Amino acid sequence: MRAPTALTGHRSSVGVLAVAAATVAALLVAGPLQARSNTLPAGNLVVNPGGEADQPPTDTNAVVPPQGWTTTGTFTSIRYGAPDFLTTAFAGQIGGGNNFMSGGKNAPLSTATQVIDISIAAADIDAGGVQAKLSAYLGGYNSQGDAAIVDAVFLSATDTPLGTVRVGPVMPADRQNKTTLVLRSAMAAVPKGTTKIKVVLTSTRADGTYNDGYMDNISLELGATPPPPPPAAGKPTLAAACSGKTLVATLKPAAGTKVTSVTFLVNGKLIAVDSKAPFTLRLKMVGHPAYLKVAARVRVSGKPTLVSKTIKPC
Ligand SMILES: [Ca+2]
Ligand SMILES: [Ca+2]
Repeated sequence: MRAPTALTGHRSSVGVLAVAAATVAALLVAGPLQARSNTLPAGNLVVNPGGEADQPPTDTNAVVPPQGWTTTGTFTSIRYGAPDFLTTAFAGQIGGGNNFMSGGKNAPLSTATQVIDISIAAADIDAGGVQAKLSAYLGGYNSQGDAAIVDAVFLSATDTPLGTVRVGPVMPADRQNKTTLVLRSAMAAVPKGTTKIKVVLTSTRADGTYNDGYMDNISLELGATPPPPPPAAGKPTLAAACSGKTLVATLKPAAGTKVTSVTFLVNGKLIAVDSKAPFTLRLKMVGHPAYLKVAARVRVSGKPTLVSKTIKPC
C-alpha cells in the first residue's frame, strides 16, 4: 500500500523497471457472431469505446472524463506513453490508438456509463433470436490489485434490469504482475423485452492513491443466435440369429429416431426392402458360403446409415 501523499501514487519505488515488457496474455475469446438479421445494428455499438475522442494531456493527474460516457469518481482518459503507465508500443500491439481509460487520480471507485438504444432490434430480441458479445482489454498496474470490469446490463423500456453480461476483472496474477491489458470477452442471449443496454465501466482501487483499473477497446456487438445443433442420433442396431435353417435379421431403430425404410443386403447383394416395423429379413439358408455378411441400409430422419454383422450360416 502506498502513502496517500504522492501525486501519482501508483508508482512503486522498486517496480518501475518491470513495467516495460508488455505481454499479450492468453486470450479468452468467444466465438464469432452469426450473420445479422436486417434489424440488428451492425458493428461495435459503443460510442468512444477506447478514449480516442478525447485529448488528455500528458499530465496524468488531469481528469479527462471520456466523451460519450457519464462518469463518477475520477474516471479518465489517459494517453499511452504517459510516464509509468501503458506504453505506446503496447498500444500498437492491441490497436489501442492514442488513449486508454482508467479509474484516475485518487478515487477508490470510478465508473463510466453509457446507455445504448437497441429498440430497433426489439422484434428479433422478443423472438429470442439475438445474442450479445461483450469484449474489452482490461488490466492494471504492476502487482497492484486495482482492477477493471465491464458490465453490459440489459434494460427494458422502463429501465428494469433483465440480465447482465460481464468481463473482468483481470487481476495481477492474470497479467503476471505486469502493467498491461488482457483481452476478455463473453457472450449472452439478449433477454426478451430488452430495448437498451447499459454499459458500465468500473475501476476499483486496491493499492496506492491512483486508481489503476485500466481498460481500452470496449466492444458490444449484437448477432443472431445460431440454431441449436441437431440432437445426436443414436445408431440403429442389427441382430441376426438362426431359426432352424432360416436366418432372421432384425433392425432395431435407436431410441428417439424414426426409421422409414430398411434395405437388407447379404454379402453385398440386395435381398429385401422393408418399410414397416418391425424391420426383419427372413432368409432360407440354401447353398450360401461359410460366412455371411448381413447389412442393413437404414434411413434415419432422411440420413443414410449402414449397419452390418458377420454370421455363420444356419
Ligand atoms: Ca493504484
Ligand atoms: Ca484507445
